[in-house]
Amino acid sequence: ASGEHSGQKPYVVTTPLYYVNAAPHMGSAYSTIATDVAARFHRLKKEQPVVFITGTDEHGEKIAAAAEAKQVSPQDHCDTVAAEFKDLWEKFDISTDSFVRTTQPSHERLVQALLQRIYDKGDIYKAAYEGHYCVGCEKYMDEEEMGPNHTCPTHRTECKLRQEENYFFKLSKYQQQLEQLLQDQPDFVQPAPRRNEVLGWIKSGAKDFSISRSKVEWGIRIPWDPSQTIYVWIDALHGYMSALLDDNQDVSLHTLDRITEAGWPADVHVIGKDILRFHAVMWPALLMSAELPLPGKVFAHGFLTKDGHKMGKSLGNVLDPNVLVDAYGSDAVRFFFLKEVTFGSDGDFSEERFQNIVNANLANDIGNLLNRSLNLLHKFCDGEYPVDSSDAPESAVLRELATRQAEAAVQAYERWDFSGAAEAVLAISGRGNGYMEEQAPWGTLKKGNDEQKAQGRQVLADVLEALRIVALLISPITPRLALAMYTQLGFSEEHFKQLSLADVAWGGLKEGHALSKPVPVFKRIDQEFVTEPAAA
Ligand code: ME8
Repeated sequence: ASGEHSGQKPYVVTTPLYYVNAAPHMGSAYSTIATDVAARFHRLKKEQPVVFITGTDEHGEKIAAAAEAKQVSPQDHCDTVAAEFKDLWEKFDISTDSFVRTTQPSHERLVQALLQRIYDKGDIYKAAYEGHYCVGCEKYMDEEEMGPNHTCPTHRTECKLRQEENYFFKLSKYQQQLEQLLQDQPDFVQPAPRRNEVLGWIKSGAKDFSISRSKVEWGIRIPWDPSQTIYVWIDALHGYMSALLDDNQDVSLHTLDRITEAGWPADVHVIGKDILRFHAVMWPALLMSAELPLPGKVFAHGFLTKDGHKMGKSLGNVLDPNVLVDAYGSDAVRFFFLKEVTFGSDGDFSEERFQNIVNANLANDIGNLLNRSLNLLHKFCDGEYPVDSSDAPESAVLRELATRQAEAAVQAYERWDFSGAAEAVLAISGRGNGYMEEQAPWGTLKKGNDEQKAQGRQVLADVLEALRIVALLISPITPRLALAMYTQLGFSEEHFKQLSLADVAWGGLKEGHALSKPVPVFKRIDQEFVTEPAAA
């Protein structure tokens, strides 16, 4: 966990805490990559320290069943799969600050302390319950959520009728307050259509819900009644809080009040649209009851399909993120999903389109432009930057355009429009390529008079400065490519790590600065497909 923050409230951003019933799939990688981009962008802003939280959700029936199927203990099973998640995040250059596991002791203590507080307040009661349960979803399903014969539409399995005595949380008591929250904070749930969905749920009646299970062993005990375990969803949501604590920190009711000192509340919970109700209705209501601050925002992204078909283990066309990242590297995969899928909408992966887009944008538009301009710089200027970039008049074609698009990119990142940000960056490299073609500096530098030669040097200088800005602006999405570009432009890794958004301003490259010999910063993809065609 992340510890102290010298008094300043950090910017806290979270991914869902993933179930460890099976290995990570591309859906989980997508949530995590997008959250990583947001975290990296906020670090560039240098306004607040950033705490980026991810982790694993390790209790409940589904996970106990997965362990049993493998004939290992639940804890051993969780240890193995949690390690797979960590390895995958490393491959994808995920810059996590805290990885929380819901089986860690500090988490168990926090959940118990918080529920005890809600219980003492009188917001929890015991009642008999009967309903159809989907183990895959880990929830009781409403009649209208199920298909014929009580089938779960997601898992295509029968939801069995169950009866048990459970503890219930008085969600109904918070209906008004929840409505008020969505009125007062219109961007509490984003994007906007999701907010309307949530408002609809709340207005149609917030029903009390069961927060414990009488027959599930693999879970955290209800503190005042150890014969029951805490419902896995209630358990998991608190992971966002325990991620801020040191694992050996004592969590008593007293320290719960000081959770804000550890950085709570989260500024943004990034989730998939499938788990919106838990995050935008139940979680805020639990926090209201516990009298703790609410998260700033819940951003629900869309779902990925492969070749137009829904992805799911049962359908046999999951996209294995390990296969993709091993074959193509982290930048290519990150870039494709962030640029091609409007954040908040559904999106599709086709390997052919993936290869085409990555080649066109990263290898050609950006990589090749850098390669060509560096080559010319070495040929005609001894690899030294020929002028002060800041001397270019503000109206100079590339300077004007790069300044405008940089602003557009920053604004796009601010509103979580990652594809908009990528498009703005590509507009700069696109204009850079056009400018090179129009000006053809290779001709003037070779055969021109002094004035023409100076003009040719200016063209190279402008293109290279524009590429520096491209590198910085794309760094949240493709951190490796950005570092490789900065290195080629003659900067150290230390320098790169310290960059901030202020460095986006035109004028970074100085006269006499030595640039490296060109080495391709992004290798063109030229290989067979590595994924299976989707099952129809
Ligand atoms: O729901 N496309 O965990 P989970 C895009 N443990 N994103 C997808 C996706 C797809 N096809 N499939 C899954 C849980 N996701 C709970 C969360 S939080 C306190 C507890 C993403 O492993 C999406 O973000 O089933 C979804 O919300 C998340 O994976 C669910 O992962």
